[in-house]
Parts: sequence; structure tokens; C-alpha cells
Amino acid sequence: MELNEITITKAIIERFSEKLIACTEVDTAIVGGGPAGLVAAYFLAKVGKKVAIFEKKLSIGGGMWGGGMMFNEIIVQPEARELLDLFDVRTRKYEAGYYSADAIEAVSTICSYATKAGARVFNCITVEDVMIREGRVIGLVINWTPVSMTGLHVDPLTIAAKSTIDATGHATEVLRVIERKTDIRLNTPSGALMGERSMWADRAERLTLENTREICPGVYVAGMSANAAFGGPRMGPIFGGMLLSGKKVAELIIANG
Ligand code: 48F
Repeated sequence: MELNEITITKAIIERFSEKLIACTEVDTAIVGGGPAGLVAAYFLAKVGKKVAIFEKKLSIGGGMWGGGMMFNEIIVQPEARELLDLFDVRTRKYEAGYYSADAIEAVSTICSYATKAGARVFNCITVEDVMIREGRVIGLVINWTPVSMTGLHVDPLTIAAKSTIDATGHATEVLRVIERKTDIRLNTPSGALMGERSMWADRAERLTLENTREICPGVYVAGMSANAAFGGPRMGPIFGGMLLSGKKVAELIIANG
């Protein structure tokens, strides 16, 4: 059989369109495909929720690919190691309380679990705005990342979501839009974004879990975004808090129906 380029083109356009149309209305839209977003996607998809991740970069993985300063190893605590076991990511004990894992194996394997559980990943798409009705975020406004990178004047499209997770890491991009463009008060002590504090791994790891919650009607925060929202410190290349936060946010959303 002779390969036909036009058949290949049609197949790609049709298949991608099917995927995107199927995700124009989702149970949960996850903004950011870093470790917190990927883990959340897995646990939500596993119980049958319709989940889509929108990731602005070409690659998923966020800050996990690079380990610490591009030394592509990550460190996790014993509680999070159990989660890596569940994903079949191999870990090695470094010393009591510290396990290491290969960053590439961790990202690729967790992503594989999430997508095989049914979560859809849309890469190269940036969430640039939200839709609000009666004080609740009911969806997202999306556009191709190269559109914003090149400054082209192209209008976006929209996705309806019963719940949204801001898993955008240090950037807290969804919350920034909410703060800038809406009257919604965030569920932080000041009612606004508090901003991330300087590195303190132990405190940050604990706070990441505490800060993982619904931050305004329809929107949850997970991962580094949760700490940045609530004024918690950063933690550097220890990733247990990110993984556990992804699991916790999925449990909260499932519990809230
Ligand atoms: O930054 P990121 O990995 O967030 P995380 O899951 O994990 C944080 C750690 O990587 C590390 C750390 C401690 O371990 O401090 O930083 O909380 O992943 C966030 C992802 O969100 C994407 C971004 O490209 C990255 O892959 N992102 C950010 N803004 C947008 C977005 C946006 N507006 N639309 C879509 N994706």
C-alpha cells in the first residue's frame, strides 16, 4: 500500500477534533501538566470523571523534568514514595526519610497512568481567562500558546468545566486572572493572592497539602500554586508535596461530587 499524505492529514485533523470536541464539556479541567496536575488527573480519571489537562508548553512534566538545577533526579519523602510505588516508578533509598527517583521515569510513567486511565492532555494550549456565572467559575478560555507567544490577534475558544484545578505552579495563572478580572474573593486570609515565600522545604511540603483546597467557587488549587496562593514558602526539588497534593485535590473534588 502506498502511503497518502492527505489521508494522514485528514486522520490527524479528524482524530484531534474528536478529542477536543469531547472535552469541550468536562467534569474537571486541570490547568498545568506538572506533577500535581498529572497525579490529580490520574485519580479523577480512574473513578470515571471526564478530565482534561491544558498544558501551555509542548511537553508535560512542568518542573519535574529538570529535577534540581537540571540534575534530573527527584527526592521524595516516605509518604510520597508509596504513591510512586503505585505508579510503578522505581525509587532508591538515599538515607532515612529520603528516596530518589529518576525524573524522566517519574514524569513519563505518571503521565502514562493518567492518560491510560482516560485523562486527555492538550499540550501547547494556554488558559488565558475564565468564564464566570453567578460568582462561580464555570469554564476556561483557551488559545494556542504560539498565538500569545507571537502576539497574534486571534480570539480564543472556551471549555465548560464543573470544576477547575489551578496546577500552574509558581505562576498561579488561573488565580491571577480571577483576581485581575473578577470580583470573586479568594478563600485566603487576605481574600487575595498572597504570593510565594522563600525556600523552606520542610514547612513548604507540609503547607502544600494544607493549602490544597477549593479557593473560590469552582476552582481548586494544587501543587506549588497552592502555596503561592496562600503565602507559603517554596520547597525546591523535593516533590512529595506535589504528588500528595494532586491526590488530595482529586479526593476533594470526588467528595464534593
Ligand atoms: O510548575 P509545575 O511543575 O507545577 P507543580 O505541579 O509542581 C511544582 C514543581 O515542579 C516545582 C516545585 C517543587 O517541587 O517547586 O516547581 O505545582 O507545572 C505547572 C505547569 O503549568 C503550566 C506550565 O507550563 C507547567 O507545565 N502552565 C502554567 N501556566 C499555564 C500552564 C496556563 N496559563 N495554561 C496552561 N498551562
